[in-house]
Amino acid sequence: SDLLWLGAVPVVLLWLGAVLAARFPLLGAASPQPSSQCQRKCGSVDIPYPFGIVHSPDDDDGHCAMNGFGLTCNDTGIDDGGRHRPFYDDVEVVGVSLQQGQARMLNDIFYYCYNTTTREMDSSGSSFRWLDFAGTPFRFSDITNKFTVIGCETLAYINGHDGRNGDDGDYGGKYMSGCVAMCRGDDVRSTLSNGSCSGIGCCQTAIPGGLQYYHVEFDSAFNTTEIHNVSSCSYAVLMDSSNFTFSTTYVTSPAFTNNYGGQAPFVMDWSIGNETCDVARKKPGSYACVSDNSDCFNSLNGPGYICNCSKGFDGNPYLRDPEHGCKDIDECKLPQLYHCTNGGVCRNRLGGYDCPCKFRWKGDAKAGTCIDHFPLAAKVVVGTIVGILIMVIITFLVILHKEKKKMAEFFKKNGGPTLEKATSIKIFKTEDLKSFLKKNKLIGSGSFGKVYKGLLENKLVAIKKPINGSVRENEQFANEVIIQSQVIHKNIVRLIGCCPEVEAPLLVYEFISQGSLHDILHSNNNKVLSTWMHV
Ligand SMILES: *[C@@H]1O[C@H](CO)[C@@H](O)[C@H](O)[C@H]1NC(C)=O
Ligand SMILES: *[C@@H]1O[C@H](CO)[C@@H](O)[C@H](O)[C@H]1NC(C)=O
Ligand SMILES: *[C@@H]1O[C@H](CO)[C@@H](O)[C@H](O)[C@H]1NC(C)=O
Ligand SMILES: *[C@@H]1O[C@H](CO)[C@@H](O)[C@H](O)[C@H]1NC(C)=O
Ligand SMILES: *[C@@H]1O[C@H](CO)[C@@H](O)[C@H](O)[C@H]1NC(C)=O
Ligand SMILES: *[C@@H]1O[C@H](CO)[C@@H](O)[C@H](O)[C@H]1NC(C)=O
Ligand SMILES: *[C@@H]1O[C@H](CO)[C@@H](O)[C@H](O)[C@H]1NC(C)=O
Ligand SMILES: CC(=O)N[C@H]1CO[C@H](CO)[C@@H](O)[C@@H]1O
Repeated sequence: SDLLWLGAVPVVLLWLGAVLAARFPLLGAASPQPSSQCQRKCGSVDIPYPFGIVHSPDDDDGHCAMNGFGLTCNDTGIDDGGRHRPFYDDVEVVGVSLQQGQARMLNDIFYYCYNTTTREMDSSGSSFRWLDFAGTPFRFSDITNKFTVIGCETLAYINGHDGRNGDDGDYGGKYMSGCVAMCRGDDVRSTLSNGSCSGIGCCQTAIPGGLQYYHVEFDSAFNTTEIHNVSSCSYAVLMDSSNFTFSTTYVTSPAFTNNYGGQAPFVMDWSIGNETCDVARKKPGSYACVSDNSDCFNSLNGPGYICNCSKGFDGNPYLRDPEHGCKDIDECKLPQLYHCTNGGVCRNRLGGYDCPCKFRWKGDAKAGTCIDHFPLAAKVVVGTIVGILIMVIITFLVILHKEKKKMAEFFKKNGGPTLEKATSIKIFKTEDLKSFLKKNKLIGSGSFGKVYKGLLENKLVAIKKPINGSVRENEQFANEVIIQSQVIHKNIVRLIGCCPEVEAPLLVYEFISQGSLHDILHSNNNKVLSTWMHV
């Protein structure tokens, strides 16, 4: 038995291994996942992983935020109503989009203003005229952002680099561009128009992709000294152009900075790592798209990749299933987004939904073209036919019922109950005899009624159908019939049975093949008649 125990040890170990592997499938090999204790909201802003709240920007210990995605959640003070707002270093974050791989942040608006007191040009302090994301996973979105300059005698430069030459102090970078905004004519205001940013009082220029750093410079040769009575300030900022509409008041008043609270929104594209999806996928220890129903996309703005839930799924692709991660969307519960007209039948399935047209309807229910294939006229016709059929069936049933009732009445009237007790006579049902009461089975007729030929239980029989009313009623009839059936004589046609269910009861006799009485009486050479002589 000791040997038996020893044999069990590896089995138990194998089983333990299997259980552990099932519980922790990627134990030790997976990219770390955030703790469920992590704060996921700061003020009104959601902070989904890979972003997370950390105590200081350098505290990216991976528990709540992925490396490089730590935000601080700062109390912005009594003046702000004690609200909390998330910051990336000292840049305020107003929103994070996992699906687009973007973050929305706020950026100081740089100004260049004539000071009537000092009679000189003032500008934003030199240290506030740049924004530096070198060494982070963030890049200025070249699709959404535009370098925007406002002024009536203004030339502003933008300088930038992609972060790779940030350390050598060469802030001039590889990229440099500028924008000129002018107002010509005697009255500067006459040339301006709302909504138009095309050089007159306003100028916008696109930026190249991959930028992680930029700084702004105003050319001092273009200044508002001469026109300060009308327009004293110039502004320059890299901002989300979809959020910007030029107003003429921006050049003549502080309306621009007031409108945006001194900070314009801009969009950062972010990405994971500095490798493509194909390379990253081969390193399960660091690959970030851990949800089963997620896809990887190479960043369109610089190196790295982002993860997205597969089509028909929603959630966080950077978190592991099944508690978190990408979940199937129940499209049928969101009819506003996933159309299925009331001509269709919505059915959710993993990664999508089906919406076939209702039974016998044709078309595309998702496109709303489901129509009743069965026209109204056809419906009316079918309805009418069905209605008539039902009426016919009901009528038939009523008649059948009446017939049955009548049969029962006749049965009683014709002494059926008495006949039933007699053993010498058979009671037939109308159905048993009905098939014989036809013209081609008629073998004789007279004042008493008609006689038909029939076959019952393999015996030839003669069925007598008296004329209605010619038969005596009830008990007397029954007794006569019983007596008649008991008489057994070779010269008396034997009565086998009767059918009392009809008004004039049918009588069933043995079949005699010698012809009718008339035939017998009027033929000379007759056996039947000669036998009579001996009676
Ligand atoms: C936010 O708070 C942290 C400490 O709590 C501080 O180091 C940091 O400078 C603050 N950031 C901003 C933008 O106020
Ligand atoms: C991610 O998926 C959403 C919804 O399917 C889609 O709107 C979005 O464009 C996708 N993002 C990328 C980068 O493909
Ligand atoms: C002009 O400059 C003076 C002195 O530097 C300063 O006190 C004042 O606030 C400035 N005015 C404006 C409108 O910036
Ligand atoms: C532009 O719109 C502002 C209000 O938004 C208005 O005060 C101003 O007069 C408008 N300018 C022109 C030229 O219509
Ligand atoms: C403003 O521009 C004029 C001419 O362009 C120049 O002479 C003057 O020095 C400039 N003023 C400042 C403060 O730079
Ligand atoms: C600006 O306005 C003041 C008075 O309002 C006037 O004395 C001055 O000449 C004006 N300057 C210019 C450059 O128009
Ligand atoms: C990519 O990132 C890793 C670590 O994050 C770094 O060691 C490596 O030098 C980077 N490669 C490039 C080409 O930037
Ligand atoms: C000034 C302005 O237009 N701000 C808008 C920028 O866009 C966000 C969201 O898209 C709006 O909430 C702001 O009102």
